[in-house]
Amino acid sequence: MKKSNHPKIAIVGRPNVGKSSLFNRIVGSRKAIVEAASGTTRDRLHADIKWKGKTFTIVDTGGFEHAGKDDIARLILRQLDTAIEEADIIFFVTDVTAGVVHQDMELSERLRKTSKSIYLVVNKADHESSVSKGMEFFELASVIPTSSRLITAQA
Ligand SMILES: Nc1nc2c(ncn2[C@@H]2O[C@H](COP(=O)(O)OP(=O)(O)O)[C@@H](O)[C@H]2O)c(=O)[nH]1
Ligand SMILES: [Mg+2]
Repeated sequence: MKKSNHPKIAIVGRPNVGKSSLFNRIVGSRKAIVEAASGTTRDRLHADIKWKGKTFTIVDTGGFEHAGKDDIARLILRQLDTAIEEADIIFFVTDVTAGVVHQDMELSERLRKTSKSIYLVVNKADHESSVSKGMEFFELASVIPTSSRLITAQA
């Protein structure tokens, strides 16, 4: 990744939770490839964004989704290590429709070991009913409910 002095935000999470959708929504263009099937994020994408007069570099991680099944766990960990190392802020994305799954727990354990700022994003919260379902994510951390679909629809 290109070196810059801007604070870096890494979007991490297991495949298919909506990382690329969120990235696109935040960046304001369809830079990242979003597919219903997991495994379509080609590379780590990054873009500079402005928020409240400050510039941030935001990174959509997901390159590991290319890996064969056996390699996934190992590559997720490696990618996460790199993302954690390079980032100042981490958006840990999960999927409210799936609930808390094993891979989320693993990522959260790993993220707990860092002192970086971490925001738990509970995505696909398209409906009011998602709020109660999202409660189970409080076992991981405080929750930020989002819907990249809804935000997109409102734009
Ligand atoms: N219902 C719903 N679907 C979403 C939302 N965000 C993403 N998706 C869908 O989830 C699937 C995976 O999204 P993607 O951004 O490629 O996930 P990634 O693998 O984490 O990068 C796609 O079919 C998206 O359209 C959301 O907020 N609500
Ligand atoms: Mg992706």
